[in-house]
Amino acid sequence: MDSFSPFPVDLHQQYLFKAQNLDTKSWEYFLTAHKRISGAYWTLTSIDLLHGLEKTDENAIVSWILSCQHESGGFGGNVDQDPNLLSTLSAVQCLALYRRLHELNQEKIVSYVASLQLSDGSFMGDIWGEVDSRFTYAAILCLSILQRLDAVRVDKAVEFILSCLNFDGGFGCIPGAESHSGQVFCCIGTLYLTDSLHRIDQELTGWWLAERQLKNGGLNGRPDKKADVCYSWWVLSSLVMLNKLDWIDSSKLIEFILRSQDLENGGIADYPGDRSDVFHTFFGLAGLSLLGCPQLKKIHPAYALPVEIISRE
Ligand code: GRG
Ligand code: ZN
Repeated sequence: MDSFSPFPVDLHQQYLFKAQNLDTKSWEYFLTAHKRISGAYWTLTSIDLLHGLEKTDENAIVSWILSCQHESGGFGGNVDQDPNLLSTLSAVQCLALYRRLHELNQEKIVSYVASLQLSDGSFMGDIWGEVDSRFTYAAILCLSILQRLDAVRVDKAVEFILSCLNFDGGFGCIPGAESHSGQVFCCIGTLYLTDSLHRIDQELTGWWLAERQLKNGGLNGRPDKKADVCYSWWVLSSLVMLNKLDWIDSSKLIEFILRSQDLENGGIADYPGDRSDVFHTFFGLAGLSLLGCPQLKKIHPAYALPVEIISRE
């Protein structure tokens, strides 16, 4: 039996609530201002996995998010920030968490997302034109949540993702780019959401993912790199989507994540002994959730939201 206890649910909640109220005069607050909506998504999802969402200031958060939407339909990372696809996805995910999707101007979001698809099926991250498999995942997930995949060329999006597949079974950010677990997650996620996983050699990709586990139990992002708790999300969720969770040693990974917790101040770091941050707290909690931690809500590997939100119908 894998052991998760004692698991300090209250301590991690306290850490996240403190992080959410970041000192507005701090340097850190200033540096992350353009990504505030994504920060809200990582923090609120973590709090929800810990069964604490009802303690958040729901109305204030929702009206702030709604105020970040632009005329184009896209959301900026904060009020007065330019719109982009990743912030738009985070805004939609936050509203989904609160079960308030109906308050969004959905038609405008859908047309914003569709406007970023290029003729080869890829997506730009914003009007400035950068293309990356991350943006395909963000577009496809956003439209899946809104149940509007009909608004884009899904067949072409899938062809673009397949063109990012490498000989080793991994995926890169664009065709020919090195395989990296973050990108594998985005590509497997897109194929999962579009019922296209049968288009790849799932055994080969499964092997590439399983080889990410190191002796210390943690997972790395690509060969010859250090283990990091964030790959307990990027790699593990991909394995779950491929139905190959048993291809790694779960008990050793659980131990690695638990050793990366700060048992005094809460939160989870990128590796044991380092300082906690909100992102690695999310990745650690999400990984533990996929591994069956009973104190946490179950997270969906492709939607990156609690499963109870996805199966709402
Ligand atoms: C809703 C879950 C969700 C995601 C939204 C932002 C996004 C879409 C996807 C990002 C996918 C990605 C590329 C993740 C990897 C991020 C990461 C840890 C990059 C680090 O790269 P290096 O080279 O680290 O600094 P390594 O570990 O390879 O040395
Ligand atoms: Zn990391």
